[in-house]
Amino acid sequence: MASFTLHEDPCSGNCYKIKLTAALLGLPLATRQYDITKGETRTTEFLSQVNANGRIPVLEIGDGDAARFLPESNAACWYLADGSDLIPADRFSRADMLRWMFFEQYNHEPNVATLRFWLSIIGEAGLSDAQRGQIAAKRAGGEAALRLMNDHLATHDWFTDSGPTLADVALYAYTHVSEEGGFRLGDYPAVSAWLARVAALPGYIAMT
Ligand SMILES: N[C@@H](CCC(=O)N[C@@H](CS)C(=O)NCC(=O)O)C(=O)O
Repeated sequence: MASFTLHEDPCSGNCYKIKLTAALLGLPLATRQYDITKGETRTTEFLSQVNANGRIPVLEIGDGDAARFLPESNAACWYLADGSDLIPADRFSRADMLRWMFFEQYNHEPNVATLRFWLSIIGEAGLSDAQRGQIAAKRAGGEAALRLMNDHLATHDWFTDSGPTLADVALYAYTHVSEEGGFRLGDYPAVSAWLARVAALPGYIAMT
């Protein structure tokens, strides 16, 4: 089996998704750390050798001259989980899983994760006027995403009909730390119950 190295910043939920996927599957995963608040993913070396998009996570598959680099958290989760129970065998469920993963990237992460980053990691005093001006819209967008998840989870244990999948991993990563962005999980009881179900999965690791 190829070796896997995750280029990551441990504060990133996008990176945690990949670590959680590997842990649930029992796959060994080495890590190499960067500090995104210091621009360490924007160096000439990183841009030319790891990810021209200047962002982590990046999954490095193999090593030396044969190494290949896969950016984008959900693509990396897919690579690791391909052929496992974390990706449904049923065609509709597989597409439904992707539906929730696209929702995570478009409706959830840009609001829920960004507010956590701004308020808890950078800190409000360090925000630009433009960022401060976007807080209310991001709050409303994040609440809408959490409401939609809560409505779904009120009648389902998992996001697809096939048990726990990558959709649950992807949405768990930033939801379980959403209070760091000022969201109130107590307002979303079905989400809170689902978070506990994910945390009880065999192999689960916390996001330290
Ligand atoms: N859609 C990408 C988002 C990647 C992303 O935004 N990474 C952030 C950390 S979570 C980053 O590297 N920020 C540093 C920067 O933009 O300089 C994914 O899911 O992997």
